[in-house]
Amino acid sequence: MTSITEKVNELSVDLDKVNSLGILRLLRQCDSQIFSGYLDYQSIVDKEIEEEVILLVERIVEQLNQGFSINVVSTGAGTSGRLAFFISRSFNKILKEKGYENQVKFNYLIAGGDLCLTVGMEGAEDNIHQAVNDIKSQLNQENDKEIIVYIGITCGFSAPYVAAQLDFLLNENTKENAKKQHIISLMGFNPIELARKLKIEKWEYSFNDIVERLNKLKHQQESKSRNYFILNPIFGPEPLTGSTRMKSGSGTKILIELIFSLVLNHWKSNEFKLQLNGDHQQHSLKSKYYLILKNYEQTCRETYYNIEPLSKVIESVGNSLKKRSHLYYLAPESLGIVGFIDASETLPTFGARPLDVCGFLMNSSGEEGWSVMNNREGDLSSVSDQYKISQKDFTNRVLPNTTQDDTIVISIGSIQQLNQFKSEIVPSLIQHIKPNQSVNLIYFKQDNNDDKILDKEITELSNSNFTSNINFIKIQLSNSEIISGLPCFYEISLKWILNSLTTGGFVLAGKVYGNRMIDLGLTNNKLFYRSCGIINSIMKLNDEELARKYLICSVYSINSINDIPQEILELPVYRHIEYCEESKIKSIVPVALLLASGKFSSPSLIRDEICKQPIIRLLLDQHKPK
Ligand code: S6P
Repeated sequence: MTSITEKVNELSVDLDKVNSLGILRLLRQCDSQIFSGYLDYQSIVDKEIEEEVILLVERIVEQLNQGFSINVVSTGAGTSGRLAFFISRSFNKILKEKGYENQVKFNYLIAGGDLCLTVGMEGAEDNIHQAVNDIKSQLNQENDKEIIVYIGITCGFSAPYVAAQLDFLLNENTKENAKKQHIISLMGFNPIELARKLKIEKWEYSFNDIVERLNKLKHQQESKSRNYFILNPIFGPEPLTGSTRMKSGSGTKILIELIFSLVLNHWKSNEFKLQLNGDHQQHSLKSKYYLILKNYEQTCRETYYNIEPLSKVIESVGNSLKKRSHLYYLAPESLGIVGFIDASETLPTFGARPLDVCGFLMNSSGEEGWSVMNNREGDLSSVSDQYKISQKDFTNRVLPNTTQDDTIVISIGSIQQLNQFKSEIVPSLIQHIKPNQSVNLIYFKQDNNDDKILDKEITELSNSNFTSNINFIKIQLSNSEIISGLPCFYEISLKWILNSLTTGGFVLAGKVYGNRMIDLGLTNNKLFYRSCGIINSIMKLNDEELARKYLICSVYSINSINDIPQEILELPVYRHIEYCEESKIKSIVPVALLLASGKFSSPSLIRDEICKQPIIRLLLDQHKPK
């Protein structure tokens, strides 16, 4: 049975048939399932999940109160690892400000290391060896009073990277001479029974085996002193099938911020006050749980109140991508990080070229580029242009070379950031942007006095001659911060917006068929099988094995499924992936799809055709079975 995160969402099957406004309306409906739930599965607002979260919160606080210090290790592959980084960075900041960094620290692990923070490289997800080394690096054997609170994030309940770490930690906890007990939790958005059952290559277990083991341990312990947790609200299938960066990514952010805001608030309520809209007299953890969710849900609704102006930006992104031009993001602090998390995901999802969508960070408090990131491996800008993420790179390298077909999206969330935009960015924009170029300033605001000044300043700026090219988009939200210093609501709102720009833009550029990706990278085991599923369903083959053969023909440039040598047919999946990586072959799924149409005699002919018509959707429309 297909897992929920890999299923087609009925609501968005016409994603490629509607205009930019329609795309936003479909995304709005799909995102609302984060809160309203999907079919009769347990949602984030149901008792099962609420109780599991509250037990976890209470367990962590109890350990803190008993004098343990905790190392919260959030970990995952791809978007899940990036969000682990993002959230750890935010919480460390506020803990440091309040002087609690010795009692609670946050660490992140991402498959493939920091190189994957800004660039999508999906292969690392299957690396068991790396996974174990990474988690070992987090154990503090010297200190019996430091425990790990492990948050293994795998939206699809499938990443070998997380499975291997869970296995390692479960072994640590169940060792006969274990000196301490780590708190181990798994986060993902499928029912347990839909965890991936395929045996993980080069390993002895499937993901499902590990979940079952965790689940068994969970049920063996008294709930109050339990060390094992499974956090799996169902958010429903993704609007773009399998694209877990979207709803599942948003859900990950919401759930982790919810858990640790409650932890900090429950532990030191005077230091970490909740800044929520709603009834502040409510004191139970349960009422706070629902109040936080209510604030996120409201943010989701308020974000989508702006679909009219945002639809224009999607159109312009679609045009930029069709013309093989670019989409550039620039923003300060965490809003900037939201930008390049979104940008990085366009490679594996849409087969984008590395610099099609790029994110940049505005300077902040005298820091620039990678110093703002606070990542473990430091400045990576010398690796390649993809890693040049500073404001200076944007103003000195990107802007002078920008063309009128490039779309620029700048986001800010305070009056200080507006002033910085005016003094440091506007002069370069005036010098370099072209007439009719799409330059957009998204600004977040609340309805308070400070923000009234922001509104006034923006109106003045938008009336000036210099900025007549800039399109100002106001996103008015009821709330910005969950705890002072954590602008979670602005961040998630921007995530929803940017996800819609890239998904919508690539849909308009012909990279999506129905609501399925058709030019994804073949870089890991999950994506290999997803590709087979896509070929099977779009070409109506009704035969998964046949779809696999077309995929193999595309990978090795073999003309017919009958010509595939037996030794290639029998290769394990990881060997096909290695081959794709070494040969740097492109358009693998599009070629397989068109080969399956029976209308082309060879992959090389199809590649010629794709050079003439790079909009795969149009090619497919001509050649797909009726
Ligand atoms: C998904 C994104 C991928 C996933 C990664 C981990 O849109 O492109 O990078 O995040 O494959 O998936 P999961 O299910 O383990 O969180």
